[in-house]
Amino acid sequence: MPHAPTTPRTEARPKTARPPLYKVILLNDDFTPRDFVVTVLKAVFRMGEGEALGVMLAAHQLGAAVVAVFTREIAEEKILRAHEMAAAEDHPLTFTSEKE
Ligand code: TYC
Repeated sequence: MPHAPTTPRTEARPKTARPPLYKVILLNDDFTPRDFVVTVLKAVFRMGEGEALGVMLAAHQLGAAVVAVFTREIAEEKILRAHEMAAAEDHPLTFTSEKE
């Protein structure tokens, strides 16, 4: 009797646990000063001046821009910090996150 196909006991490519990742997205608005957006991107997302300027301008021109990708916990923490900075200066600056 033919024997059933077997599966190897060890995987050639063992699965590594990878947490789901979330994009943090910067939304444009008509009120937050450009300089303030750059300041927040540098402070919270550890961007350099040039990268922060580029992301701010992309959101300004296109309506939204991806800032970076994090685990859910880190994404939420960074969005909270950014929103706290904005609220302290009465700016409506908004970030959202989206599962990749
Ligand atoms: N649109 C704002 C202005 O003209 C600047 C801005 C850019 C605000 C990007 C938010 O995500 C943003 N002052």
